[in-house]
Amino acid sequence: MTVDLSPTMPRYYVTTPIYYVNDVPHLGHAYTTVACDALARFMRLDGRDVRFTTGTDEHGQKVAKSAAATGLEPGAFTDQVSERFRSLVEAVGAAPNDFIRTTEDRHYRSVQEIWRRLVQRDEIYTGKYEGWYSVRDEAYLAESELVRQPDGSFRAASGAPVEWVAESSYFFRLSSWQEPLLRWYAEHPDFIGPESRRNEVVRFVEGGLEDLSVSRTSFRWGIPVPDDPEHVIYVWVDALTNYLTSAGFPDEGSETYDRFWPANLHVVGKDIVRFHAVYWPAMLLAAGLAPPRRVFAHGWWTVEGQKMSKSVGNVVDPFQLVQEYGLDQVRYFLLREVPFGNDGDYSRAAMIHRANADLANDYGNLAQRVLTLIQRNCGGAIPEPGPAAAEDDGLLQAAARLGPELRPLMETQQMHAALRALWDVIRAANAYIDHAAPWALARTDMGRCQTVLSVLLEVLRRVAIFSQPFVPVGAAAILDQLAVPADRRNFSDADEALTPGTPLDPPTPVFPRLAS
Ligand code: ME8
Repeated sequence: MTVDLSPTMPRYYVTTPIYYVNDVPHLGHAYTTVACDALARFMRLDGRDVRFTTGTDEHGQKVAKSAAATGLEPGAFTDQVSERFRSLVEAVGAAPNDFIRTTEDRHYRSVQEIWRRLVQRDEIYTGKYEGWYSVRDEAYLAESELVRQPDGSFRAASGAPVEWVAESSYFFRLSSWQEPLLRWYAEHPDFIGPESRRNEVVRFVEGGLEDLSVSRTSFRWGIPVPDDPEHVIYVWVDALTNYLTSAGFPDEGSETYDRFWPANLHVVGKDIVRFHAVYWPAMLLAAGLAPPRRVFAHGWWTVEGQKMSKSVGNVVDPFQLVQEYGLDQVRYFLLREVPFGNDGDYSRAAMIHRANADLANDYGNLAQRVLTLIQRNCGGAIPEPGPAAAEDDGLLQAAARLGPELRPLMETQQMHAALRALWDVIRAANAYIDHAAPWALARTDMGRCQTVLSVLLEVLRRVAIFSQPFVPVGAAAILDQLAVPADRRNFSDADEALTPGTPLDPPTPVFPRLAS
């Protein structure tokens, strides 16, 4: 794909889906949030004007049902569960600019405004919906999409039960957007990633689109249709609009809206691609608003080879995970274990292996070895380097290429590849230290020993700067130990070498080994 790295486009608006509050957060939610946070942190450190948002999807039949099951009013119930999602953000070390709840006033205003615009443009008409609905997916389904069960009943392809619905409803003229959407995909080849999802979406739209029911009358938990409060707006129309609300819609003249809409990137799971890559751009185009630049759908996590489900009892609690293995360890595992876009499997063994092999052995040991040698051989201060040998230059240059290498990878959401590039340098530094053996040089050639250690400090500094988006806690600890000031850790500071003579504190290990 073409990558726009032009300095005239410095802003970057990235979103997670807003999560349903029917249940507490699990590993899947943590995954999307961590991925978006790594992207947002990367772009911030790279000098972009970043807006990163997440939040909770609180209306609709599914949430209303869950509330009823607890005996709480929907409002009290959603307050409670939404708070758990807010805590998740913190637990995984994410730093969004906004946490949006669909029950907020600003969002009512925004959703009702987009509705009015669709009405004004004759994109909405009244009718009656008669067909299948999956409450778990909050989706209308055509008969052809259902899967017959051994007992003769039907289910959605996701495995969710379906029910027959017959109620009066407003419809959005989605069918008339088939051709414009196909044109949009053709003219914006980067609109959907990865490629496999793009093909899937194009095939779906080529197959024809039916008008979409966009209101419900059989329950009340939602945003009322303007001037027709018997209807609540379909929860997906409500939820998708969060991305606009958070950017300041409907105040289109506002600074935030001008700066951030259209969004650069909606990151979603592959389960909700259709909503984001078909319904959402169609709605926006129909309302006279710009679609987002890109929708990227990541894959699905299973747990020890099995689908994560409450009935199996294998739902992974991200709070517990962070507590047990550490924040950096969980983030690193999620981002490194599978190429972003592919499915992955979580297992305790894989988690521990990643944390120990890559973080403790490769990265943590490198830092600890280098900093200990500085204490032992350089009087605890950054040494003055002598003339560089060829092998020094090779390593220094590999580290100096990190910025240009990582940028296009992060622009295309290839976090796993960015981490691989970082670890190539870490491993090269470990090979270099083994080969150069500065501990032996300390006895034979102090000048060369100082040069080798100074090269290693520089490489460590660059690696620490570029690893901040992924392992923020450990990276900050290493930068502290290198005495890099907190305000000199942006990518634009990466060329600023350490100052010889600066005293360094004795090191403390950064990525502990986990017991298996
Ligand atoms: O769909 N593996 O909310 P939701 C990977 N409210 N990611 C997973 C996952 C798994 N096993 N399980 C969940 C909704 N996710 C709507 C979204 S947006 C306008 C409205 C992640 O609570 C993944 O990102 O069901 C998925 O898309 C999202 O959680 C679904 O969260």
